[in-house]
Amino acid sequence: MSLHDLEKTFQDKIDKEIKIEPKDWMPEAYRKTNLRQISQHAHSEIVGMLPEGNWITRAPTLKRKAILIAKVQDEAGHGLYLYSAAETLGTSREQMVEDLNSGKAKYSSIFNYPTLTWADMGAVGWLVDGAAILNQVMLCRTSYGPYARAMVRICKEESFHQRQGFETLLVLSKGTKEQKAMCQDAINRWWWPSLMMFGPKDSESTNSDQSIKWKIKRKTNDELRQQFVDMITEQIKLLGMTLPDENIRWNKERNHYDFGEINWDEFWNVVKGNGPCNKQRLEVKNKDHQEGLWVREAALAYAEKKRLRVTAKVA
Ligand code: FAQ
Repeated sequence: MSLHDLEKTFQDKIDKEIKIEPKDWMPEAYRKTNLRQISQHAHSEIVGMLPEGNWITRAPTLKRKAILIAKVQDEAGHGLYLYSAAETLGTSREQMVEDLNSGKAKYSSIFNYPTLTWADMGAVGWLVDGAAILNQVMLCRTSYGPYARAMVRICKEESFHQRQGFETLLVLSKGTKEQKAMCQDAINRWWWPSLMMFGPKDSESTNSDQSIKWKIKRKTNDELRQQFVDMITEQIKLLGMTLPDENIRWNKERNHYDFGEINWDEFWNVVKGNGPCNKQRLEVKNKDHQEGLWVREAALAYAEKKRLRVTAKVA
């Protein structure tokens, strides 16, 4: 088959909603775009464990501690499904981890902000997982089979994460004057960075057009961001708190909430490695990787011992 015919068969499959599988022919750029996005997504889940992991020892009750441990463990699991999905595109997990640790690979801007108080655990769950889930529900229908299937499982866990975050804030919002203030302060600090999670505005998004044609993305960055603003602006009423944006108001012509301008300089600065916690996150990742070497070596040695035992039995 000529390249032209292969490309046509590939696009026909996408148009008919048939998933692309690892052994199918695919354009090199499709492979690369998926690899980039899935590995960045995996890195985000793994680095995303740090801001919350930071609060496990300081959770206010045993119940909250158990919930937080379970959530952070879920994020590790999400990272592993995603690394596995990315590996089907021809790059090893070791290589991807090396790219993360060296600072070559990107991960979500949001995880470069600090978690300063317990209320941040609520705000991260409600806003960060809330933003992540809107994006990920769309990705359950992405065209690359292994990515779509990983997303279905991840979304089930993510919706629990969002609800536990909202409930944490709900308790604080009904508490003492100090607890209410802590709740509002966390919302104020996490609101704008959460909006940035959806990526640059559509006019600046270099990958969106092609990714939409290939159905890797089903909605644009701005469409998802708007959906998030509409959802959160309603939900916050139940908390009796406010969003730190005086331009939020209902627009009946558009049937959506209008909102203020994002600070795009801040966004690009964080993406380029200069956010409040970028350096700290990479330092911790590298230290953990180094300190975990003996665990990886022990696991490999054990697997090898088991393999030899099975081979000996067969012989
Ligand atoms: N941060 O052309 P676009 C989570 C980069 S998971 C850093 O619009 P695209 C769970 C982008 O890579 C959160 N970089 O890009 C959790 C590209 O650079 P490149 C992660 C960003 O890919 C919760 C350039 O800008 N979710 O939170 C960001 O079409 C709580 C141009 O942008 C995913 O990864 C950003 N925010 O659209 C865990 C979902 N935005 O590589 C723990 C999958 C953009 O060309 C605790 N990813 N860039 O040099 C996606 O859906 C897409 O990749 C977008 C960006 C929508 C993020």
